[in-house]
Amino acid sequence: MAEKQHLNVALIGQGFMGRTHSNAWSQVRKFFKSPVTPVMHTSYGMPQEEPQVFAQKWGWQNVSTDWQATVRSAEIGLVDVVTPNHLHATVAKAALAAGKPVSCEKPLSDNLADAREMVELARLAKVPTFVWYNYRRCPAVAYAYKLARSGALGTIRHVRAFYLQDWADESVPLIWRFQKEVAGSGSHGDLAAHVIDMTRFVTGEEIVEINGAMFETFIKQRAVLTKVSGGGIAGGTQGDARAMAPVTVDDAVLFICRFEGGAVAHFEATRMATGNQNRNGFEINGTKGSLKFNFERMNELEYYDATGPRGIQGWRTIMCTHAPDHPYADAWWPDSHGIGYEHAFTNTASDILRVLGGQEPVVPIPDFADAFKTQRVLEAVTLLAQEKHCIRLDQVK
Ligand code: SOE
Repeated sequence: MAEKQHLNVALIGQGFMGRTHSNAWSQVRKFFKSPVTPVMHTSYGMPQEEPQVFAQKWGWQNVSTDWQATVRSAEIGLVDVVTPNHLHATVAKAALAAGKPVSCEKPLSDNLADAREMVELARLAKVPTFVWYNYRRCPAVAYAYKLARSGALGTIRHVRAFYLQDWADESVPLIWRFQKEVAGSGSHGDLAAHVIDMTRFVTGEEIVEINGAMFETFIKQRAVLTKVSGGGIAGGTQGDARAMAPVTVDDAVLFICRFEGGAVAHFEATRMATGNQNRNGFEINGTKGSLKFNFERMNELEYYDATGPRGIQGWRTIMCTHAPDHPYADAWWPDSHGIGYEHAFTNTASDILRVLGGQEPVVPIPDFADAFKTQRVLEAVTLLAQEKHCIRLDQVK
C-alpha cells in the first residue's frame, strides 16, 4: 500500500490551547483514517513557559527557540498558531509569506484590520487556512448543521445564543485575557465569537445588522502578578500580587441582531454567570422545527419537529453518538458512550488533515475568510456598544 504523505506540524504557542491542540495532533492518527499522517515535528513556547518540558510531555519531536525560522523551515507543512490573540496575525503572516498552510486558534485576530490583512495574504498565498472554532465539531452541533441543511427547521425566525462561564471572580489576577492590548476584548472575542460562529454555521446565514449592544466590566481592577504559570482558562493564578491595575476588557457582552433570512437574534456572553461553568449553545426556532444545544450536555441535541400532528409534538433529546447518522460518531465509541471537550479538537485536526489531503471536511471548517465574517460581527457590536445608546426610565414621563 502506498506510503501516506507525512505532514510536519509546527505548534507556535503553548498554554491551554497548546494543550488541546497537542492532544488533538497526538490522538487524531489513532482514531481517524486521515489521507496525510501528521507528525508532531516542532513546538515553540516562550522561555518562561518551559518549552522543553511542554514538548516532552506532549510528544513534540523538536523544540524551537526561533519561531520565525520554524515557520520558514522547508520541513514544516502546517503552522498551527495558539498564541494569545494579538500575535495571531504576526505568526500567520510570516507563515503565509513562507507559503505554509496555517491553522489558527479563534478568534482570527484581536482586531479587524489585522484580520483583514490575514485574509488578503492567505488569498495571495493560495494556501489552505483554518480557524479552530472547535464547537462546530461537537457531533451535536455538526448534526444540527446537517438537520438545518435538510430543511428540517424551515424558515428561521429566532436565534438565541449564549456562552456563559463563571471563573472570573476577584481572585483571578490580571492575566492576558483581561488586557485589551493582548486579548483585544474579554468575553466578547473569547466567548461570543464561538456562538457567533456556531449560529452562522448552523443557520447557514450571515448576521446583517446589529440593533443593540452593551458591554459591562464588573471588576474594574485586578492584581498584577510577577509570575503566572500555564494552566487552564485562568492561566494559572500562582505568584505574588504586587499591585492592582485596570481591567481593559469586558466581563460581559449582550447584543441583538438580525440574520440575512430575517431571523431576529439575541446573544449573551460572560465570564461571571455564577453556576454556568462552560455553558455555550443556542436555541434556533424555525417554521418547521427548532433546535437547542447546550455544551454542558454536549452529546445531546434537542429537536422539536413541528410538522407532525400537534398532539404528539414535543422536544426530543437526540444522543448524537450513532454512526453513520451523527458526524464523527464512527471514529469514537458505540452509541451513548459519549465524548468530551477534547474530542472536538481531535475532530478538527481530522478535518484539517482531510482538507490538506484533498478531501472534503465532514462539515465545513472556517478558513480565514470565513472567520473574518465572525470578526466583523465582533467589531460591529463593539462599535455600536461604544455609542452607549440607552433610555433611562427616569427620562420617560
Ligand atoms: C476561556 O474562556 C476558554 O478557554 C475559551 O478561550 C475557549 O475558546 C473555550 O473553549 C473554553 O474557555
